[in-house]
Amino acid sequence: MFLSTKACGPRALRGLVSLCLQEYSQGTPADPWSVNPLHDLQDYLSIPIVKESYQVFNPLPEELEQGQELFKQRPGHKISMIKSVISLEKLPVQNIPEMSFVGQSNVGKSSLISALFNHSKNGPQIKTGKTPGLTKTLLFYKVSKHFTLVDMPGFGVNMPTYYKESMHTYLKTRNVLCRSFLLIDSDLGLSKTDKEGLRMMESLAKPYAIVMTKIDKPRRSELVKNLLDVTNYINKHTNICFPQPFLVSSPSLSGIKYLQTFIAHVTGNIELSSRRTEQK
Ligand SMILES: Nc1nc2c(ncn2[C@@H]2O[C@H](COP(=O)(O)OP(=O)(O)O)[C@@H](O)[C@H]2O)c(=O)[nH]1
Ligand SMILES: [Mg+2]
Repeated sequence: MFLSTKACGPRALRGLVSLCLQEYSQGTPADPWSVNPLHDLQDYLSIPIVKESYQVFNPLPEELEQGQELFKQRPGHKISMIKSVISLEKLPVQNIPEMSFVGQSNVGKSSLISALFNHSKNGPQIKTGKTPGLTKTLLFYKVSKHFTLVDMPGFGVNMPTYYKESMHTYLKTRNVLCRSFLLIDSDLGLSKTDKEGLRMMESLAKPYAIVMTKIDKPRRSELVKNLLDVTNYINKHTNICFPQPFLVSSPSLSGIKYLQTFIAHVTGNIELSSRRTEQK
């Protein structure tokens, strides 16, 4: 139920027992995670979640503070929704890095962007909803002159061809797009649609990373299982995907500061004091 068959050594079993006891005795604590929730889950496994040959993104505390600062609106540092685009001819013309958020409807794209801007007083109002397919347009959120986050239409099996083609064209041809995030619901686990999304991202041959959303929802054992399904899939079927998934919860903000800092770093807004990221 809990772990891949590779992870059944004594240490993994000890981890498993402590995991069961924790779930039994404590339920789900309010905010149980450290800066990078992936670290906490590693304690339960004897195999590394991210292969040891990859250096993971590992910013210092002061770099995390710098990363978070960029997402706070203040005088001279405006954060706003600049454009809602249906037709690709209407894309904003600008020369700053863009980061796109891709994933099936309801996976938590808009909630994640809202969480990233959680410190922005009078910042952008971001629509989230229970009705799948709420976002039919590409929504551009600009962070001063530094970068833009793009909330993409919900990706899915029933997605009209027009939207699918537009999304594909945007992701393939947008010169300023420096990274995409493919979101996967950590409660539901890797779905057929997620795999389709991964195939699309691989075919685009542009850098992307996985974000597992809603980590506040599943039991930790289920989360570990769903995470391992994703990392096994990445290892077997992808070449371009950043090998380290990001884990987040939008309501509790777990993992958010860490993702803010990653975005700040890959958009060229903060230098890390030493080289501590590795691209696959
Ligand atoms: N518990 C929990 N719910 C979430 C999280 N992220 C999003 N949701 C909920 O999932 C639903 C869909 O979220 P939304 O951001 O609109 O998804 P989108 O269609 O991908 O933009 C909403 O009801 C959100 O409140 C999360 O991290 N934790
Ligand atoms: Mg949305």
